[in-house]
Amino acid sequence: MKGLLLCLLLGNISTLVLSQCRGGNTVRWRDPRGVTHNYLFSWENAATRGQELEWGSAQATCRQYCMNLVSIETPGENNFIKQRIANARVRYIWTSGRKCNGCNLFNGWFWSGSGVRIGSANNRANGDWSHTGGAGIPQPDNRENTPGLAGFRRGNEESCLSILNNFYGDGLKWHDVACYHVKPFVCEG
Ligand SMILES: [Ca+2]
Repeated sequence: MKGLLLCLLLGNISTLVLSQCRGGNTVRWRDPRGVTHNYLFSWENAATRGQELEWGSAQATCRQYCMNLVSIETPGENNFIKQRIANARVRYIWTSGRKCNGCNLFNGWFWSGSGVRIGSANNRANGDWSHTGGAGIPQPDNRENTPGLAGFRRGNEESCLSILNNFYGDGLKWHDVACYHVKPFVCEG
């Protein structure tokens, strides 16, 4: 009986791996290229509703569902995510966007979920960065780690990409934020 059980287990190893993913309330969306994406919005999923987590904990939670924090690669996907945030009146979310400083390969922003670079933040056409923030200057501004800027707190590099919902009267826009802040989150997988 034990041997049979072992055979069944080995024969179903792929099922076992899959079954290690937590099941959640996911949403499907098809982009204009015909690619289907699956998302988990933390406020729409019973187990994560009401949770606000630091960036690292949010990513770890997405991994439990075999997903990563969301990577936004088209204007259509950006609009879909922002509409969902607006509909639920969520104040802000974490995405998978990260800043790579002093990395071997490059300096700059990229989607850690997909490995795709975001492009120079100096070019406003790259992404959906806000024109303003806590210091009244365009994002990304690394405000918490820039002496002289309002809200400066030494050592808190703003290395994570959040979508804020009209926090500075700027609509739903991308902001660089220090990763220790706690927020709801969107997973993609
Ligand atoms: Ca900022």
